[in-house]
Amino acid sequence: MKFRRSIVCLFLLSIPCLVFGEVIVKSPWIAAPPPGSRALAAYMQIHNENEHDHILTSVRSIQFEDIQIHRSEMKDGMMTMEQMPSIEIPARGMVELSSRGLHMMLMKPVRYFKAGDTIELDLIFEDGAVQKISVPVKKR
Ligand SMILES: [Cu+2]
Repeated sequence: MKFRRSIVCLFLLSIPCLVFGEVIVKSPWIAAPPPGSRALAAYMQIHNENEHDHILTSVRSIQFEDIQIHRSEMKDGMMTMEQMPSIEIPARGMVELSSRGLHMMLMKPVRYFKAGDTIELDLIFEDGAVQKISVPVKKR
């Protein structure tokens, strides 16, 4: 899934320039929740082919009331989850969202989702760019 973005950047003399680059989401998937669960986790790779860092500031979906960015961590032998304000994707770099680290937590779904369903997410970046992705729900 590719999309074009434009960024206005200011050089020393405050001359605006337009830079085109790409942020590409690869292999997105959402783990099918156990029955009765009100939270789903989304995993993917976010590649930044731009010369600038980008920051994923929020995620939205009409299918969920609330979506947060979380980080799983092993603490004293227990898996804990911490809410993160954003995800930085370094220039020419990649961030992997996985069950062992960063992920998106999709909460309060409008209906029950199961393997085979598709969920629409809007990824919102620091410059206001929005990337729409369709994510399959799969068995873990
Ligand atoms: Cu979580």
